[in-house]
Amino acid sequence: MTFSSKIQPLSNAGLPSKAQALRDMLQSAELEFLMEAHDGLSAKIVQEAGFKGIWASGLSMSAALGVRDSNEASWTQVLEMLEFMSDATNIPILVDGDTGYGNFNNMRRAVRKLNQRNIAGICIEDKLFPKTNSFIGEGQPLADIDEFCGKIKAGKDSQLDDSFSVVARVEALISGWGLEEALKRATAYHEAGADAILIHSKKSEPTEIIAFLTEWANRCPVVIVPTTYYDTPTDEFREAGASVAIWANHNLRAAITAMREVSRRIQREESVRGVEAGIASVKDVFQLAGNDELAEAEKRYLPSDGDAVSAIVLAASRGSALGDLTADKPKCMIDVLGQPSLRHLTSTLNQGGIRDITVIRGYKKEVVNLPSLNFVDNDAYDSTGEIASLSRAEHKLKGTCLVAYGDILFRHYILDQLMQADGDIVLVVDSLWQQKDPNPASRVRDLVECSAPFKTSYLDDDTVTLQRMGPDIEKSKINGEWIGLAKFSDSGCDAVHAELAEMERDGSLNSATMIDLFNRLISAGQKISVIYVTGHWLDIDNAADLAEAQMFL
Ligand code: SPV
Ligand code: MG
Repeated sequence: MTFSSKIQPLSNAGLPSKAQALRDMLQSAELEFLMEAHDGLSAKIVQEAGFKGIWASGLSMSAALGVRDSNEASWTQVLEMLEFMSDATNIPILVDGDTGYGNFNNMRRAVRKLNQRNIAGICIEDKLFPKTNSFIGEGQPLADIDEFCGKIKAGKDSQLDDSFSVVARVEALISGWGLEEALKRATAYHEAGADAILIHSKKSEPTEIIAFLTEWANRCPVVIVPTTYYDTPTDEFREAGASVAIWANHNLRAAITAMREVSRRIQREESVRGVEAGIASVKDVFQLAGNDELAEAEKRYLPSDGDAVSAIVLAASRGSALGDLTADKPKCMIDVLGQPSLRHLTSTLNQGGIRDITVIRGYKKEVVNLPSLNFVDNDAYDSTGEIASLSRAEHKLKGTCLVAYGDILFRHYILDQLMQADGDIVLVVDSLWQQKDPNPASRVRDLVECSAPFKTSYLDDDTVTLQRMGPDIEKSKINGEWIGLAKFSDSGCDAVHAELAEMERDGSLNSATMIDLFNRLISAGQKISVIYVTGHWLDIDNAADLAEAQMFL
């Protein structure tokens, strides 16, 4: 079985069942090893180290929860921990099920729940509930043999997976009853259906364990826990015929030592500097948590950046008509109700889900320093026009991209309408242009002539297209005013790139305006769609506009 700690398998589909993998370990002719884990993280580390299976230690799980190994954690709390451990790994887990959490009936329910969480097996010990850890005190009372056999049978009858294992733990040696009692109990438990016997000892020498193994003569697999007889060479267990050795609590104890050392040092030094080199990096934590897999999944399931809409805001000009107000800042930074007008504009864009906003700065660029925006500069702002500015951000003209003048404010619904509109290039046009200023010649304005005037109701296939834009359109032909907001699809952006290249070639790029760009695109055969709005926007060109902007907000 192979495992990458980077990518978590979402299921064990295609792999042998965990229960079967544990059964194979128990029945293998080789000595196999289970390593202790007590939570999802330690389970991953056990797997990462190359162990074929995990011992979910009752002592360690209790200690990790800060409670005693005396059934203080409820069995469902243990189940919760096991679920994390099982989900985090694809090697089998043998659970230390203490005494089975009650009588045969509790055992039945526990086995079913463990099966549902893909736990490979349970080990129950022949003591009384609430249990006490085997290394505490002397002469702990043992369970009645028949009662314990009933519990084993109940567990086997309840397993949902045929390969699930019930391991019967004999505590006769721990309680001082000796080899004969241990063998009697092991025999009874084996006959009751246990898939293996765990024989436990608290001696520092393995003598009684080796004696048991010899007498038992491999009647069924035997599991040992060399915690106190740790000095014994592992080959001795191999030679004596043990099936599985459990390293029962060493991750927990290692963690206690490491955490203690680090906590004490940081406390003493009032700094984390000294410990940094000796502890796992945050990157390591992310790797163990499987963050790489999440990043892959995000690519698969979240809308890609390719679908995200970006915006370019043209904000290089001073706005001389605003006089002294723009002496020390460009007009996009003039305060409107406590915030620069540019902030109002970008907030509206943000509300529409647009986060990637590039502002083209020029005049007093250092003042244009709002957070969360990208900036591109047109340092030749006073001798060039809008297209020269736009060309500075040509690399951002891709995917779906909005282009907006930096001095406009508009209601949120206008952005929604624009986002929903079809077309490679779509302009927002205000049909009520005359309400703003009935005299088309009073100032330079982006007036438009369209294929059809504004109507209050449209059929689905009524697409209005731009015919021409400019300040000099004959009054009877004016259908509205472009509000300074346009949307380009990826191929709309390509058309703009081609036109900018053409302007570069013919020398008009530096002086060209957005009006020139749209008119040239139309001449080149590009369809430009129009959506009409009826007011609900403004641009800030002069002091009167500024006053209106306060009202507008
Ligand atoms: C455990 O790990 O919780 C065990 C083994 O049951 S021992 O602590 O040795 O009893
Ligand atoms: Mg235990």
